[in-house]
Amino acid sequence: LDRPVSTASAALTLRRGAARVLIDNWTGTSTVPSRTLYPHQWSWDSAFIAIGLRHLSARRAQQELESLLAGQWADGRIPHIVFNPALPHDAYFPSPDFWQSSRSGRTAGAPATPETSGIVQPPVHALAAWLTHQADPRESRRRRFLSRAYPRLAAWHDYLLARRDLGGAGLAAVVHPWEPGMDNSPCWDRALRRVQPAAPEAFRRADLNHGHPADRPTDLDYARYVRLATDYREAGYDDRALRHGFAMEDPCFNALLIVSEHALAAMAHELGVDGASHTARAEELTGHLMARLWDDEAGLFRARDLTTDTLVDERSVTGLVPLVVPGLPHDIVRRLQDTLDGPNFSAPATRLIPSYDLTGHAFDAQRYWRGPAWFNTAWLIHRGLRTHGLHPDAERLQQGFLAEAGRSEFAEYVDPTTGAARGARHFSWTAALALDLLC
Ligand code: 9YW
Repeated sequence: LDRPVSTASAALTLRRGAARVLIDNWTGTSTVPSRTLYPHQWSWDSAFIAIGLRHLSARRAQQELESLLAGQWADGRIPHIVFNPALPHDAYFPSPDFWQSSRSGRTAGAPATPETSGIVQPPVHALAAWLTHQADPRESRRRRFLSRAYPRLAAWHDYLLARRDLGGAGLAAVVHPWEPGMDNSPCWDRALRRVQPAAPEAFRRADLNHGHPADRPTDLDYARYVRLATDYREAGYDDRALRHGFAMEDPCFNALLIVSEHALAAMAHELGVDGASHTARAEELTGHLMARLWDDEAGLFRARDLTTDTLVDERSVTGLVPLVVPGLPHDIVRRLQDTLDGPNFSAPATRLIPSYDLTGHAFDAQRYWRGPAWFNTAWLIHRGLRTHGLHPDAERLQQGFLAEAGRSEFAEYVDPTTGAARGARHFSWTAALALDLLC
């Protein structure tokens, strides 16, 4: 797969390889992100997976999203993990024994089954549902896919804006570093220093059975993740009962909420109901995103730490993902394009986008969200470049994406400066999004 993917036979090989990953990782009702490292169902993974799966089987893509929605809580939250009851509890940490959703989450509306985590991930689901519908509208209508999914997705967004607007300024906040989906990003370092780590004997990691320690978060990171999740659980996962020890307005999270509100408007239109409130909400959120998180001097969006009410002084890919928002003003689009092409994020060897500033003090080319290039963020930025008519840039990114996805055997992430594969291989969203770019 070292040949340019522009040749028809290389594209066919890549397409077949990607389809094979998705078939192998399908459990019968949903897709695991990785057979080894992540053996349950993850929230934003399933959304990205559906976006690729729809090209193989629109019905399977619908089921992917439906099985995730089966884990939705009565308060509207979509949990970040839906556990497979057939697996032993030590298959992944934190396990259902840790989250105890069906017991500790009762007041907040956790279902009796399935067991789930109690935190969330970025809301890319409505976009995924809309794209899945569009792949085969007839099959979608026959299964009443949208009429079943739409009210649940609307309730999910309502949860985020009613219960998670912790800054009171109209954006949704994340309350754990697992929630923005970029666990150990340097963006969270300073805030995490305020968190008392859990005792080492309070937990046992399972990720190191499959992942290399140099590619993964550290034990100290985990001790703090465990502390925050334990506090949330002890408060019954009630956002009104707990003063969260970690609260951030994350650019990627809110940008995806905006894009997904636009998708809800499209769904409402298709279903013959009034979707004006979704469009209005998307526009309001776009205004808040710019007012609260845009840093004109740096030329990218920043996370806001709600404990100190300050912008986090780190450059991360999360600050570039808002390019995917359709209503962004032209001058912000141009600044983001410059930042993508500049010394902090341009990696000519792979043409991919590092998760963190290449020149930053905390850059680490192989450790998870502290430098490696990920394929989901590349796909989102690719979509953003196309949305704003920046087609040559989009084409370049697409070529880099496909070449590195193939070369790395659909790795979870790669070293942006060399393309060396890191993390899991045969990773589902890498395969799914490659498939989407090929179709
Ligand atoms: C973990 C499953 C998840 C992704 C996240 C990623 C990682 C879980 O894996 O978190 O064990 O740390 O950071 O974005 O959804 O692929």
